[in-house]
Amino acid sequence: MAAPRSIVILTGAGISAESGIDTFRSAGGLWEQHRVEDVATPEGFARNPDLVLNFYDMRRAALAAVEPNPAHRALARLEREFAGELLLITQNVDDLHERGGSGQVLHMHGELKSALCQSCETRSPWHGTMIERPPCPVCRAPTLRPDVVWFGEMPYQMGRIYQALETCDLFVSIGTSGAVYPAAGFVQEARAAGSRTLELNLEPSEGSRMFHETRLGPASVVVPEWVDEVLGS
Ligand code: BV8
Repeated sequence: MAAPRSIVILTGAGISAESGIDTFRSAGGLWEQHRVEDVATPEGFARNPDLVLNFYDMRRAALAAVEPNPAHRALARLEREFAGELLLITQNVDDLHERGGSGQVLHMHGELKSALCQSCETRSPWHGTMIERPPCPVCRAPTLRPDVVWFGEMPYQMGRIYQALETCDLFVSIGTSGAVYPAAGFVQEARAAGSRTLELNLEPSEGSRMFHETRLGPASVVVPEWVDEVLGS
């Protein structure tokens, strides 16, 4: 197989599982503890903002207790040493890719450590809580919300993502169940544009049959192995 020139990587909750962050659909996962409609939709936020702000305050605070794992660090090494084009897209709102050493990370579903003001629509780095309705750092209005993409909302940077999927020659999906769109449709977009497609996951995902190749195993093992292969060492 010719060495790839341009790689697009999509990661999901599975890459952070071994760092101790709950995935969504696993037993005891986030969506078992909370109803999606209540905590991850604009309607849920309007209905009960305290429940939603507290949900994200807790997840933001929990980041202090976790560390990146070998999968995050391997992708940071790929960014440093790969001579071709690389776009790392994540569905995750945690900061473990950056803390693992990745400089260029496209958070298509937003970030826990960012606040979005509903008055002036600016985004500000945010490390504390929002339940006490702190003022927006820019306009001072007490109208901050978590800077995450909820169900029914448009993911971020979709134009840039589709353009990269059009031109890449290798699409790699890591630690995602392929249950949430438009992310779950990226493999089809890439394949239709002639790209080779590879899945690295603990178990087959809902979209496994659409990949040219699937390698099963924990991300902390299969991702460093794959990066060694691409970099030839
Ligand atoms: C939109 C942020 C309009 C908040 C999230 C088409 C068909 C059907 C439905 C739709 C459709 N198009 C749109 C929809 C509606 C909806 C949707 O997809 N619904 C689903 C449920 C059917 N989509 C939307 O509303 C999206 N917006 O469509 O806007 C539009 C249309 C077209 C183009 C543009 C816009 C917005 C969706 C975003 C919602 N926000 N997160 C927060 O985090 O709280 S989604 C959230 O859930 C995550 O970000 C992620 O995307 C998803 C969870 O999935 P995964 O990350 O894959 O996690 P999961 O637990 O499911 O799986 C983990 C996997 O890891 C498993 O496979 C497991 O085996 C593996 N694993 C576990 N441990 C390991 C491992 N792998 C390796 N190693 C391990 N150790």
